Amino acid sequence: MRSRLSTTMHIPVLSTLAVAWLVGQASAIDLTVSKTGGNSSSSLLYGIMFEDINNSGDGGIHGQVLRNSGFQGTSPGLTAYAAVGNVSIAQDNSNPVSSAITSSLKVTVPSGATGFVGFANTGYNGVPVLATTYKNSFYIKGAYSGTVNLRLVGTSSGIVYADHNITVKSSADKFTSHETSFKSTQSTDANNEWQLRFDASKVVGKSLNFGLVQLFPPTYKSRPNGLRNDVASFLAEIKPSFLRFPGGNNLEGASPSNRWKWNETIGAVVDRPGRQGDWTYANTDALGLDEYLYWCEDMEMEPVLAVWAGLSLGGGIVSGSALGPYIEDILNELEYVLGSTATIYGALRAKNGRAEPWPVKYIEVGNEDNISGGCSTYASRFTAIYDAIHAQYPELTIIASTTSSSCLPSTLPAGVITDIHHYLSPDAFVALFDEFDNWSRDHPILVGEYASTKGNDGSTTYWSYMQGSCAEAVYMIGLERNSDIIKMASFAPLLEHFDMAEWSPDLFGLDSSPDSITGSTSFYVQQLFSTNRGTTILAVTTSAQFGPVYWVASVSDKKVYYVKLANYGAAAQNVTVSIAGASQGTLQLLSGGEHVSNYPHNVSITPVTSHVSGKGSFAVNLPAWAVAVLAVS
Ligand SMILES: *[C@@H]1O[C@H](CO)[C@@H](O)[C@H](O)[C@H]1NC(C)=O
Ligand SMILES: *[C@@H]1O[C@H](CO)[C@@H](O)[C@H](O)[C@H]1NC(C)=O
Ligand SMILES: *[C@@H]1O[C@H](CO)[C@@H](O)[C@H](O)[C@H]1NC(C)=O
Ligand SMILES: *[C@@H]1O[C@H](CO)[C@@H](O)[C@H](O)[C@H]1NC(C)=O
Ligand SMILES: *[C@@H]1O[C@H](CO)[C@@H](O)[C@H](O)[C@H]1NC(C)=O
Ligand SMILES: *[C@@H]1O[C@H](CO)[C@@H](O)[C@H](O)[C@H]1NC(C)=O
Ligand SMILES: *[C@@H]1O[C@H](CO)[C@@H](O)[C@H](O)[C@H]1NC(C)=O
Ligand SMILES: *[C@@H]1O[C@H](CO)[C@@H](O)[C@H](O)[C@H]1NC(C)=O
Ligand SMILES: CC(=O)N[C@H]1CO[C@H](CO)[C@@H](O)[C@@H]1O
Repeated sequence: MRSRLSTTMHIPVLSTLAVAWLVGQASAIDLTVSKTGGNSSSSLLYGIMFEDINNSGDGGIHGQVLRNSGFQGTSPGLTAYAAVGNVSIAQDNSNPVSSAITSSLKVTVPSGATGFVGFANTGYNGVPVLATTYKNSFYIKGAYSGTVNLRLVGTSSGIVYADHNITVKSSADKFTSHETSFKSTQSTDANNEWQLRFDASKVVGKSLNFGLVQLFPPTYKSRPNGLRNDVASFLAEIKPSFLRFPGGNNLEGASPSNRWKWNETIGAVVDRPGRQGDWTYANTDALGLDEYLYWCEDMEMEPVLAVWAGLSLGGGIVSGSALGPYIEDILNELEYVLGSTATIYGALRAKNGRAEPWPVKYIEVGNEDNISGGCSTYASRFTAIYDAIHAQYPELTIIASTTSSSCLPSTLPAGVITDIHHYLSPDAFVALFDEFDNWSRDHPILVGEYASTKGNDGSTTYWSYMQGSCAEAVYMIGLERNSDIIKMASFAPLLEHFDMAEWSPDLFGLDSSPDSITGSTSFYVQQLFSTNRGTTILAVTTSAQFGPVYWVASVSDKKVYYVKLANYGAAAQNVTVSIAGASQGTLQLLSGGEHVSNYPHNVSITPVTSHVSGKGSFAVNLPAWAVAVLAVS
């Protein structure tokens, strides 16, 4: 995605008028679902797109909850750190933890100090303190032999939620790492910190250095350095089919040297330097290439791996022969992902804990190369990268990062998927309902990013609301009707840390308070569509016109019929759906006021499921601004 201000869109006026006119018409809509024929539907249709934006990775889905652990990025300072007791703390780059983690935290104890002193880390606007077991690790340098006390404490309240001692014997010459785990009780809010304290009397007039502090609540599928279990489990409810990663703009870098470098996101976290991401903050890259692929494996998603293709956001475009080394780097990356352990990079992958190659089949070449000055060189950059990959891995499916034909080679190789992105108002999405009806069938499509990001009046949307989510559903019905060419579609962005976001709306979010994980109204649209998928899209006969009600029908291999409906209008609508022979099933309904949103700790719009029965015919009463799925057999 591009920054909001640079986005210019044509919003057809026609659709607003058409919808307004149709809203006044309240006649029953009869839909008859054909039981024969139809086009097969893409099995990958609904997936997710992820990049580190809005602290969606660090501070979001990644399990590590302390911030600034490695003093990464351009200006880490003492962000998130505080002294505990009468000590002074400082970033110390003369005591690097490793060649990648180039600073540590120096804690100096004045003479005369007594008791337990140390430092705190306040996480990403607080540390999530849950009733669970945490894993905790840190590096220490400096002579110390005695108790290290680890706590989770309310920053203002002083309430101690976890209190755990370990015995440490550390050295003055080198960093040693220590790992432990402890149980915590739950805080009621986000205003918490993690503390590390030690016996001041043993360090008076001296200092100790600490590095790479890490704190993990339980991780998804118990992976080491994994995703937060609560966050990933919430997301898994969507049952996404693919993961497009690692960007997005965050792939691109402000300059070529600052791009996302796959080889600096692998191996032990202490060997990952991190980088200044493209969304104003430092990325630790603890969520790295292998972690993305474990995420895919654990959530049963097809990986869609984007590779850097010469475009960076600061205007540095690398093309022609200068692109050569970067193409080499892509091939190295693919060898790391796909190569046998007999290859150099395949062996490195095995050394990093994964002997078996990753099952990657889709590679996207760049991101949004029709903008940011990329268009004029993309055809040649794409071709060079395509040729290099295809020669070695002919079985891979390659994705071009744009559908704009003026930026693509005049003849795109067969099988290449093209990627289109839309950030639009509700009416503009509805106007694109038939976007793909007339589209050439020559190349499949990935709708790699889309979301309703502004109101029909042009106002910025912070929290998705029912009208926009309903418009997305209308667009998705259009995608599903065209899923002979629409192979994959993903809403974006996926996730935000609510109080640390630079882009909204996001599909779901959280802050550091318990039970803050919140699905937007659009989250539930994605869930409804993704968890109710047919394998064949069926024709529907009716005398009704599309708008304000939209529909698509499908059938699964198990002969469950799905009819997805959206009512993009302020009046209720009655729909009768006829499916010969079907007698019962469920109706899942999501609806709410036009401008109503879900908020943290205040979720009012979620799908409601009811049982339905009928003799080949089902009456569906659609409230205003509704999205529904009838699933019957
Ligand atoms: C903290 O230590 C400094 C330096 O030794 C001393 O001057 C000061 O009084 C101490 N403050 C407290 C609150 O103990
Ligand atoms: C940790 O050790 C300190 C110092 O010995 C002691 O005062 C404290 O009670 C211990 N805390 C726990 C939870 O064992
Ligand atoms: C990663 O690869 C790039 C070349 O693309 C190289 O410049 C860099 O030094 C490598 N980083 C590490 C840690 O090996
Ligand atoms: C780039 O492609 C997007 C769709 O992915 C489109 O909305 C936008 O208008 C295009 N921009 C240019 C300058 O071609
Ligand atoms: C697609 O074709 C139909 C029928 O010719 C036309 O009404 C419609 O406007 C076209 N849609 C787009 C997005 O071009
Ligand atoms: C199947 O695809 C063709 C070609 O795009 C289209 O004309 C037809 O309407 C589709 N049928 C269904 C049931 O979606
Ligand atoms: C929809 O049907 C219900 C009966 O099921 C009826 O009460 C209502 O008036 C109808 N609404 C519209 C908009 O036709
Ligand atoms: C919860 O959200 C609803 C609908 O968005 C709103 O009307 C209500 O005021 C909110 N309640 C609180 C306690 O914020
Ligand atoms: C607009 C906004 O809130 N941006 C914030 C995004 O997050 C970083 C830190 O992660 C903040 O520095 C930005 O201010």
